[in-house]
Amino acid sequence: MDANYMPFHPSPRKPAYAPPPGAVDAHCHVFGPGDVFPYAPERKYTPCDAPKEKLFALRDFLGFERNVIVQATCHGKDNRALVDALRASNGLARGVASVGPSVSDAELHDMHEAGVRGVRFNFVKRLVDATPKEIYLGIADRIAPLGWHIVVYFEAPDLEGLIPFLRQLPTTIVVDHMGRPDIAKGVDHPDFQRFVDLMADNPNVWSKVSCPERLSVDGPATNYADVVPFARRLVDRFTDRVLWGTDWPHPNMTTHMPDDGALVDVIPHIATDAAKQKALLVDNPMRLYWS
Ligand code: 0GY
Repeated sequence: MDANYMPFHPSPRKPAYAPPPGAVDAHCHVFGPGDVFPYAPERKYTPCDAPKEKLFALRDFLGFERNVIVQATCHGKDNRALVDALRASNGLARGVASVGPSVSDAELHDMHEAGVRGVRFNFVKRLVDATPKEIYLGIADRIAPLGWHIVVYFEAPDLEGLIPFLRQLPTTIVVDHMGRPDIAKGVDHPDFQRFVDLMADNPNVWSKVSCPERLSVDGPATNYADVVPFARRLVDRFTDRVLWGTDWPHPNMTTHMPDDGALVDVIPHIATDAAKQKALLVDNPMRLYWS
C-alpha cells in the first residue's frame, strides 16, 4: 500500500435508510489480496487489500443483495481478482472488466460465463496512460455481440472532446460518477448541462449517481448535501437510466474516508420516493446486469 493511501472505513455505521429488497451496489471493487492477485506493474497507485470476503460482508451489513464489481486500474487488464470474486458470489455479483485488443474470444466467453457484462474505458489521466480511440472502438465491436455494455470514466473538462467518440460506441454506455462535475460551479452551470444534454440526446447513455464523497466541497459534515442536487436532477429526469454504488473501498481518497453507512443515507435525498429508489437500486441494475 502506498504510504499516503487511505484504507477503507474499518467500522461503518448501520444506515438509517433501508434499501428495498434486491438492492444492488452497482459500483464497487475488489483489490487483491496482493499476494494472491498481484497488482498490475503499470498501476498508478498501490491500494490496501480489499478482498471479496470484506465486500460481501459489507453488502450484507448495508442491506444490499447484489454487487457489480468494476475492474480498477490498480489491477490493469488482469481480471483474475474480479473473476474470482464473481465465481465466489453464488450469482450475486456481476462484473465490468478491463481488456486490451489482444483479448481472445475464449477469454471473453470465460468472463461472460463468470458474470462479466461490460468493459470499462478509463480516461482519467492520473489513473491510466491514454489508450487510442481506435483501440477502444475495436474492443467495443468485440464485446457488443455478447450483449455487454461500456462503462466510461472521465472528468467533466474532458466531456466535450469525448462526445464524438461516445456517439460512435455501439452499446449502452454507463458514465461513472455523473461525469465528475465540478460541484462548486453549481448544478445549473453549462458544464453539467452538457452532461444532462448528453443523456437527453442519447438514450443509450446511463449514469452512476455515485461518489458524493469524491465530488463534494462541503464533505461529510453535511452528508454531502452539495452533491445532492446533481444526483437528484439525473434521477428525476432519467429515472430508468441511473445506477447507484458505494465505490467501496474508495481508492485514492485524500480528504477523508467515507463511512459507507453515511453514503447509503444519501440515497433517499437523491431518489426521493419509493418508486425512484426501486428503479435506482433494483430495476435498473437488474435489467442491465441480470436479464
Ligand atoms: C473509482 C474511482 C477511482 C479509481 C478507479 O479504477 C480505478 O483505479 O476507478 C478514482 O481514483 O477516482 O471509481 O474507484
